[in-house]
Amino acid sequence: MAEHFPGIAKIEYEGPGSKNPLSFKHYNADEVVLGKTMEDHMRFSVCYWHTMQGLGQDMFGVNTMSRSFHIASDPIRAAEQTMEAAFEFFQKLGVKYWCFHDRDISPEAGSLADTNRNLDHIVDLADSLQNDTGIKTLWGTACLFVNPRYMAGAATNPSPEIFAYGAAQIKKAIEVTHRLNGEGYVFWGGREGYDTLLNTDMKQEADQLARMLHMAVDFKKSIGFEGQFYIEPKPQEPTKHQYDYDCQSCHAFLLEYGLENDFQLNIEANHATLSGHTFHHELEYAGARGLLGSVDANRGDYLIGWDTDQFPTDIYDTTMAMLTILKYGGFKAGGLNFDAKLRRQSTDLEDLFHAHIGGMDAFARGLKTAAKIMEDGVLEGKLTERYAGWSGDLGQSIITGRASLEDLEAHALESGEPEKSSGRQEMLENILNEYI
Ligand code: XUL
Ligand code: CO
Repeated sequence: MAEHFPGIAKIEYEGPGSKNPLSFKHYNADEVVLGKTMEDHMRFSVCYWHTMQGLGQDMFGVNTMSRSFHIASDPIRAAEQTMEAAFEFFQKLGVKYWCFHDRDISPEAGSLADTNRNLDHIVDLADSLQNDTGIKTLWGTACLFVNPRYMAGAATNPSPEIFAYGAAQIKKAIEVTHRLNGEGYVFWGGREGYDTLLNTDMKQEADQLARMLHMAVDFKKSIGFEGQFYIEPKPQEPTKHQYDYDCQSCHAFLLEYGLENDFQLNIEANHATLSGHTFHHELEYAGARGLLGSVDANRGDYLIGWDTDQFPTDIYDTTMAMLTILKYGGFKAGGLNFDAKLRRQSTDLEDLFHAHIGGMDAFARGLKTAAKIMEDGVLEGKLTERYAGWSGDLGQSIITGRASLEDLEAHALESGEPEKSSGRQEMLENILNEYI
């Protein structure tokens, strides 16, 4: 097999003192933190769409990058070479997982049957590369947003013909994810939303989306696929408004349609900020409801209002994220998938390594810092203290439903003005800074 990343050897852990940019300074796969190796905590994954297929195009300009594994004139040959290059990259980087859309790995042909044949062919190759290397599929998904047929959505399309085509594509994508022993399957509703309410029946579209997801659950069960299903919230882009706006709206949707036991959430950092929340907020919301499934690890730019999909480098963010992930017991089927792309001027193959090394080191520092904070219990103690009243008589009578409004009125009349206590925000921020 030809080497696609020549001159780059396996990336090793060299520790914080190392000046070698092609080494890990903090991510040490086998190092045990809180009773588990770093590798098992993080379950890092590389995404195929940005890392193997992204070439730096933006809405004002064409590709700035070119890759030798794309150039074969036969599209199937190019897809094979890209798959081989992908596994070389995963191995050299030392990640155990990858994620893909059906159409990233294999090109669309003239008919659905031919497209499926192409996909099966490439999935055979991926399957054998997985067997050779021990690298696994974190999750698969269907691309239901690039082809013009999906301009008005797939599940939420006004046409049942397009709904049916989308259903066929989802069925096939679940099948191939199952064949690759994928640990999960993601639904990201890129165009499941609207651009104007003048042409949109929101309730009809929500019913359709729920129907599609119910059919997917039925199908998953019928073929014995045990991977975790996830919805990936995002508020807008490409549509003006997406139905899977944020974790809380996804949760309401799942409850409304009786899907709450079959789905968790795949939380993307940049999608969180686009919805007006922090990444930490979205993780905390999901974690508290048992919905924290997997993470698309990236970041946005606070000065830019779109999905810049940058590699995560902010240690505050990764620390807060890991605090919440650890608090809710860590990943089961999910992991940290780098849904992140190189900047348009980072044109070299080597830049792919720098980008992923930076993301892995940033999360490794986040993990170690969060673990230390948890071991010392410095934040936890403060939280228990703040809510201590709820373990007392009054708190318990309220929370267990024993007290009525009349009871509480009687209590307030008798007790007079209640004491207030400081939230100690600045002190807590100072404590956090001591650990970072
Ligand atoms: C788009 C996005 C997708 C999903 C998978 O913003 O995040 O790539 O992760 O469809
Ligand atoms: Co994503």
